[in-house]
Amino acid sequence: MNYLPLPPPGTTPLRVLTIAGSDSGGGAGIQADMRTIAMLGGHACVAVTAVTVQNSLGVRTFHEIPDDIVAGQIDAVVTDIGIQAAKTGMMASATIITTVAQTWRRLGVTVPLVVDPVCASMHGDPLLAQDALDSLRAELFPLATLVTPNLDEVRLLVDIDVVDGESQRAAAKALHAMGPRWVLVKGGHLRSSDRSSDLLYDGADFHEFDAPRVPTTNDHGGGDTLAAAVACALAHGFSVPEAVSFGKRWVTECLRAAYPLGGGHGPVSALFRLA
Ligand code: PXL
Repeated sequence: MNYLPLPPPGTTPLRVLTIAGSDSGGGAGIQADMRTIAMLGGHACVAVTAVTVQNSLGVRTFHEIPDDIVAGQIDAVVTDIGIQAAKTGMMASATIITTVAQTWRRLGVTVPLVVDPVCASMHGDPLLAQDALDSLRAELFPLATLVTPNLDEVRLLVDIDVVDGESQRAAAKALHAMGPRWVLVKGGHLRSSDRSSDLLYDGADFHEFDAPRVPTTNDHGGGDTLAAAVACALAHGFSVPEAVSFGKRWVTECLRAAYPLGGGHGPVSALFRLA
């Protein structure tokens, strides 16, 4: 596949900010985002929202970063280094979401923002307080260029069970009404067992993105990796449909390169690009 152009050595790469949680197991969250951003030739800046205590078997607990430190990280990066795109992942709490939204508006940032509405780990461990869903919908979605929920997140956010194309379109419309410019309803293995079909919507047109489903249980960090790759493509000036098409192909390659780790689910891997 064609990757994004790499910066010549010694020149400043495009900067992509990830506002997300740390995964001590190194599979998902900030660690996954940074691998993808680096492998796509970007410079990853980071605003840590929470530190999770986890391994391949699950999330044992997490510690939230204080609001002023979350806001301070974003301010420090934006006012000096400058960014061409950003993404959010695990936000942990309503106050962190409010802080990030306020900081984004206060700084007048206008670059593309990909909001991956992370609610739980693949094991079902909560990564977002239940009372934070309202803040996610009301405060972060209106700032988003694109939101990228999976089917579990769709159920929590708009109470729609996506079981077919019609319900996937209904979910996209309900999510779009909450204010993001674009919505990507990730279908997982919805339509059939061997395809993964995602639906993109901008309030007018539907675009469908189809990829072979990669048969692996090592898919930790897959959603983070997709959103990070889309943010990198947007930083390069791709349109949203082009960026999603690119991100989908990138995460499919990362799924093919996923490896076992520990006794549970291993991570998708952007390291294939080193081969
Ligand atoms: O993949 C979602 C995710 C995002 N961020 C952090 C996580 C996880 C899943 O476990 O731990 C920090």
